[in-house]
Amino acid sequence: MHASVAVVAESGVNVLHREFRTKDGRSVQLPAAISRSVTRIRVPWALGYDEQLAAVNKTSLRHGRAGQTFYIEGTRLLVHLADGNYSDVLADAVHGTGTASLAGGRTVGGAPDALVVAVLGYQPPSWQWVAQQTWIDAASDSTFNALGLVCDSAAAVQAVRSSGRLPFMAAGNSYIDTTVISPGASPAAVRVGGVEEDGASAMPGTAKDPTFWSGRAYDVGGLFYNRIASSGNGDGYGQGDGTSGSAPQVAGLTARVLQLTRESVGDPGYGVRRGSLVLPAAGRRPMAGPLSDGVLAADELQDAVLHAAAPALSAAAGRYAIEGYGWFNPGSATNAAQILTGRRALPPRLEDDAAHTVAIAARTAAYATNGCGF
Ligand SMILES: [Ca+2]
Repeated sequence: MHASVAVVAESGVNVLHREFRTKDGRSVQLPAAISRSVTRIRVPWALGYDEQLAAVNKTSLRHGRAGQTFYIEGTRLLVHLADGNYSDVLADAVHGTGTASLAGGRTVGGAPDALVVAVLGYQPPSWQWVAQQTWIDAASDSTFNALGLVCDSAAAVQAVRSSGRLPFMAAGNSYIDTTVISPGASPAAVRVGGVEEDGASAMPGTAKDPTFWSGRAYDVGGLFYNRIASSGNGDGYGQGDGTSGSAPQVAGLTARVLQLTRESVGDPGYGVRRGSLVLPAAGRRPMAGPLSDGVLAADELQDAVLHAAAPALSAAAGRYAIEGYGWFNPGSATNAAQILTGRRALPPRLEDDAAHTVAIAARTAAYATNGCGF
């Protein structure tokens, strides 16, 4: 296991779904920082799904406490209760199962081999916890704060970024503008919008879906329509749409970028270590590229991800305002890993870079106007 990805799941999770199980059915070795404090949940995997669920329902999963972290044996899944608003890990599990599966599900996830962490809770406690867990490579959030620009939430997201990781935020769908509410407006975050399968931006008025769209300004796109693990149908699958799925997908793909990069330079670990998400083994440091100095900075990772995104087919002057750098897909992840190890040059995206700089400045100014101290 060489990568990890977290989603702020804001609902329960179908923890038994096959998407979260290890390939060999064995439990994984957890990060030392957390392994002793987790509550381990044993699952009678030999039984059928319904019998397993019935057995697990009797455990503490239904009566969790704030600050508690569960590990489901035989899976790659951790569930953390970030605040007192959630106590039942299994309840109302549609949104949480969908987002967690798109981040790290075995067949539908961006990082199919990663340790997956579902964080149940509101901001800012959810992001404050992620900021402390430096073994988490990348994290996404598909919630919003109805109170608007909240300084504490943005500060927690900033702390994740300052520690070297990228926080990914759903850009919101047609009915929510997360440019004006936390934490999606944070200048430290990478905002993820929705892209249709042909790579075109899911814009208002498209014939495919005139109702749901992601016309809000964003930095990069993930797929808008997705196959997801279902919550109430055993090991079944469902369909999800919205940027709630796009954000964990891009976070998962970013964890995959890190995994590919680590494999390339002989790094057996994951998370931030000695101030870097990737630590090349002795004699394996690339001669060129962002890792040639031996340290991967969050800005370097962001540059690789954004510049590796595929520009939408509708490319035109000024398109950044709608679709950002474009679609970050599995092929983009492979290219981004090659950029990090100096095997591929960073593609020039001068026009997008200029527009992105303006967008970040506007987000920074919005928080300053609101009295936040950064
Ligand atoms: Ca560097």
